[in-house]
Amino acid sequence: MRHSWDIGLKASDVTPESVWKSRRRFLGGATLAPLALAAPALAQADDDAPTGALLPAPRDAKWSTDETVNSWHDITTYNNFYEFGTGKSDPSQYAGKMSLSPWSVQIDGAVRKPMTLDIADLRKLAPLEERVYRLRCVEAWSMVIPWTGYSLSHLLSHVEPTEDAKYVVFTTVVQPKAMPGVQEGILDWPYVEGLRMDEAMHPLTLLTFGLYGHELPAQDGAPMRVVIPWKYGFKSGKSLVRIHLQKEQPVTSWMRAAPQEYGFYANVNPAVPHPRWSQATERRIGSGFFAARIPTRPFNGYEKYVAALYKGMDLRRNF
Ligand SMILES: Nc1nc2c(c(=O)[nH]1)N[C@H]1C(S)=C(S)[C@@H](COP(=O)(O)O)O[C@H]1N2
Ligand SMILES: [Mo]
Repeated sequence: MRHSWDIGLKASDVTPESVWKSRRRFLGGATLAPLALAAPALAQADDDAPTGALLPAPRDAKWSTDETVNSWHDITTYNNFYEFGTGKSDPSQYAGKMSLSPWSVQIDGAVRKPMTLDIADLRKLAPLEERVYRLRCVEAWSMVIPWTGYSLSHLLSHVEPTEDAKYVVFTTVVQPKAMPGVQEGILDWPYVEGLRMDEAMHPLTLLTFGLYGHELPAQDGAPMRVVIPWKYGFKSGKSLVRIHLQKEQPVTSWMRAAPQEYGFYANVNPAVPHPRWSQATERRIGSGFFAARIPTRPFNGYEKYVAALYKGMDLRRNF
């Protein structure tokens, strides 16, 4: 299906609310467009308005792609959040039941200043920026998403890592009553992900609080998640309650579930197929049923910024 946002709108158009409103005006005045297109575009516009509290932030051009962004509708109804079930629409259907307040995050382990911070204080720890990132799922689909947050490095520096801090472990909230997927098993809960310290400190690694200039909807990982754009989407853990620094490489949820299929690094790599499917191309969500698949790029197109982190490593073995 073609969405209103696909009509030549580029990420450079994306700033919160003001542009959203002018877009609606543009769509409202779309009588010049072919009638067949104008009608669905208008229908789309109405259920495609961002919702939730505003969280405006200036866009960071350096780290943003200018590819066409996906619609709010795509980004908030086609999700992976297995705590709520394995279907793409399960998170948007069920995540609203998750309790989001109060919310605090424990930051501890190999740090000089362990602390537990309230979500409001976390949001204020560094200036928020909008970053338009590609997200490439290991299932070979992708989206372009305008996130709001700041580099995780700000928070990590704040707690003063010790020499033992070699890895960062992210832990997701578990609320069994609100989470049908947790009741069913599926994975070992809580959902655990991790990064090597230099990956976690890379400026591209985004501590994320918002989407489209609004607070994150529950299904996208409210109230705070991490986004690592050069890695497969499963590395980007949602709804975090703990960030733990440690000496040993952690065993993540997906490594535990299927170690031959999911490695610790999970860098996007078109040259290394998943054991059950190719990673050479991807389907861009929202680009239409007949749209051609697009080639997947090494490190999801962020190669020049991150390839140096893996110098000398065999990326076939360290998949
Ligand atoms: N806690 C948790 N985080 C998660 C997941 C999950 O199932 N549980 N799925 C991951 C996967 S596979 C992807 S592709 C991205 C999807 O993020 P999005 O739904 O906001 O696009 O979230 C990641 N973070
Ligand atoms: Mo994914």
